[in-house]
Amino acid sequence: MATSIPSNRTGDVCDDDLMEFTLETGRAILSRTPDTLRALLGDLPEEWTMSDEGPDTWSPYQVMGHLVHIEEVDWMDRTLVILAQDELRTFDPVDREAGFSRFAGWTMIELLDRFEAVRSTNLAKLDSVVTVNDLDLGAVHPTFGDVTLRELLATWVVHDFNHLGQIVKTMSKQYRDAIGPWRAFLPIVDAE
Ligand code: NI
Repeated sequence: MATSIPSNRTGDVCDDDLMEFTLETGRAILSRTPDTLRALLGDLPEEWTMSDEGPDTWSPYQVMGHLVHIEEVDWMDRTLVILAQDELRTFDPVDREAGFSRFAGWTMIELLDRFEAVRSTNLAKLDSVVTVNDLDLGAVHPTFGDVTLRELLATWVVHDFNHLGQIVKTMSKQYRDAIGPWRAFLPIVDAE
């Protein structure tokens, strides 16, 4: 007789299994992303770091410029807007590509160093200004409308994952032809 499979083991992660955002679990990722990026990209040949996926896509080098820029202007600025709870607590829009020109000419190591420094400063600030009691405070996002600090900080974490995934995907695609017939087993090289 077949063993019945619990409904939460059938594929997609069931809602019951999903993590709630906490400062502790979020911080566990945020604090290690600089090392993860450095291990992945530091001293890597430029064939890996400067290649993109075609028009309107970003190379790992461009992703690093974006990550540093967003680290400087987005997460803690918006956290402070929420904490202030002023009448007009609407976020300013962020230019996602502003980092490309701002950091033009920087080496990969300089970008990794800058990201590590700004992330460290931001986490120290987070520790000093945010408590668990603040997480349900809200503000108005220019596109999404009402958002909470809990959602913003969880997004900070997944934004790291999103760009790590993007970097790995972009690099994987450089070997799309090199892997020959194994392409059928490696969906990352054909992922959007
Ligand atoms: Ni981004």
